[in-house]
Amino acid sequence: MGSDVKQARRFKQCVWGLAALALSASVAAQSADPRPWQLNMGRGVTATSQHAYEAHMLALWICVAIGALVFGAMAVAMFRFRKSRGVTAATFTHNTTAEIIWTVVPILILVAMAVPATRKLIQMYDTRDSQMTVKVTGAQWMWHYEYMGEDVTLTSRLDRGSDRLRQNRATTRAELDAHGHYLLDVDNVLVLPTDTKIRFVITADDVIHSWWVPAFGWKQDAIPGLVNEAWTEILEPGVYRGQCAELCGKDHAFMPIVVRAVPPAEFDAWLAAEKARNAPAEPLPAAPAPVPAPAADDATAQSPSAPAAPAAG
Ligand SMILES: [Cu+2]
Repeated sequence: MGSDVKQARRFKQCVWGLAALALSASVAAQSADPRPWQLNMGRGVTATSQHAYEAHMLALWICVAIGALVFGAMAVAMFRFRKSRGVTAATFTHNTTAEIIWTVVPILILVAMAVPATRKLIQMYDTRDSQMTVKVTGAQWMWHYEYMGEDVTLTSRLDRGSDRLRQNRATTRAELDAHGHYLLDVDNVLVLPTDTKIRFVITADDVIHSWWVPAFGWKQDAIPGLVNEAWTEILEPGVYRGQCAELCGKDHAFMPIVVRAVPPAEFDAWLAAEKARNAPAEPLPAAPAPVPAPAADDATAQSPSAPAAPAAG
């Protein structure tokens, strides 16, 4: 009997553990937002961001090793060769071997760091062989998106909830916390497919903006009269948030970016639905010349014709 209870308890713990694991995994898959008190940079969700993370970690560990070596050597020197132990200072001023070593070793370290970093940087700017193009236009203070060649455009602004809270002087901290993504939500999110090389062409309508989603690992200036390029390939579905990263006027802080990355099949369905929604209304068939209808056909003659659809746009 006792062992039955123990077994049941263990099973319950197991189920709870698995549920917690599944929850944390799904949360991790849904967003790459920074966590409070996060110290290191995030890995992001694209190859570019992961390359940046690897380059950063390589540099970090090299710095840690150099720091440990230099401060360790200083500590040993100060402790073992201190005056109170009767040690007298050496009188030499030059040591050619030491000077060659401390010049050559840092050069080797820098080259070892620069080679992979340069390779990754070149890859980051290579927009060839992209599978689709999105035009991003910054404007005070919103983003316009155009899926090139698809006739689908959208305008993305700060969500109404955030806007109401920010304009109201009586807003409380609790109300801001209850929002969840205060100042980081938009009305129309940019939907993108995962596992697809997406090229961005980025420009602006009025002043300089900068399109930045940290989880993608890059940002690109949006400059009026210039077209900048970037690309991304999102590896995990989820919602990724960003902001304009160029001081662009009084509402610079209120033009966030939200990208919803979905599997390609889901994206195709979304795009088809958007296309249908944006498509200009079918022209109505020309009305037949009014012919006096015989009395028996009155019912059909009176059937309502399709209402004129509103003009697109
Ligand atoms: Cu801006």
